[in-house]
Amino acid sequence: MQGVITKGIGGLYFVKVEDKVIECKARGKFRYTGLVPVIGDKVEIMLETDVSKGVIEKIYARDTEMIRPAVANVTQAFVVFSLKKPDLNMDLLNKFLVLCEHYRLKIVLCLNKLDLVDKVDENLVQELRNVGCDIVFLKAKEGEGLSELKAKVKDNISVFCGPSGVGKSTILNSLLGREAMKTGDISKKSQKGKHTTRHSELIEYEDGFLLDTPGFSSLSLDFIEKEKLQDCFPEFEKHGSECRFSNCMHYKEPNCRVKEAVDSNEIYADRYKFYIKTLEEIIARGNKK
Ligand SMILES: Nc1nc2c(ncn2[C@@H]2O[C@H](COP(=O)(O)OP(=O)(O)OP(=O)(O)O)[C@@H](O)[C@H]2O)c(=O)[nH]1
Ligand SMILES: [Mg+2]
Ligand SMILES: [Zn+2]
Repeated sequence: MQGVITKGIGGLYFVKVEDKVIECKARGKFRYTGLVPVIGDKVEIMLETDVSKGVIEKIYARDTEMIRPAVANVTQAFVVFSLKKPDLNMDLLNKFLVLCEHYRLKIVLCLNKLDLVDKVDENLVQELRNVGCDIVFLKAKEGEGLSELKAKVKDNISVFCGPSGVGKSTILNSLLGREAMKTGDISKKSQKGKHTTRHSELIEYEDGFLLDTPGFSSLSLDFIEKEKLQDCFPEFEKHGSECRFSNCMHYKEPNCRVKEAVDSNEIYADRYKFYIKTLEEIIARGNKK
């Protein structure tokens, strides 16, 4: 029988097969191959005599594989940031966008807590649209923007990611119409979230799956290969193919079309600065080895 792992707790895996959830152990052989089943894995299971229990026999090849949290076959990222409380942190937002591009996910940028600002910075929205971002504005507590998100769920495994306290679990609960995940206030003193969500689990919804994740406030991108980093900046693509050197990293090379596009404001200078900062971090890490 084929199913999808929706949850894993201490060596037990919950596998959704049609409309049933079956509690499974993994075959011992996986331990020797170093292949550990993760949420999102498509698996082949065999039932035991007690048919509510089974054993995972096979893990199908993964289309994508995320590490934090460990989850396979994600197709879409709902990157959630709040406009206030906590304030929008562009550096961190760019990191999340690059990370999701690296995993080749469809990205929907969810800007939440619209109720806390008088108006949205139009320059910022332009910059994000220039990157090619699909943007949804939300007031999760009041239910605004939810139908737009709902329409994007079908046939996807969508992961909610972003910093702590921005409202990921609130959005998920509002979509589901029930308190599937606990939510928590942000700290008055630091204006940061309190890391309320601690575990991840696939939840079936509208012919797709949703996955809440714990928020994190820092993110390192230095595992990305320096030559591949530029592929995570979609707005570079059409210019990059016209650089003088075909392997141009848009760094110190002459006749670089990407740098020219920055000078003529076709590419936002902030994004290019972020690219260079990240590239230099990756190069520095390489030198340490
Ligand atoms: N004003 C306002 N507050 C919101 C909105 N959405 C969520 N909140 C509040 O923001 C706080 C944090 O919400 P959570 O949903 O727990 O945030 P989270 O992103 O899941 O945080 P972690 O689980 O820690 O990563 C809670 O107090 C929510 O009630 C909104 O649209 N407007
Ligand atoms: Mg949460
Ligand atoms: Zn170049």
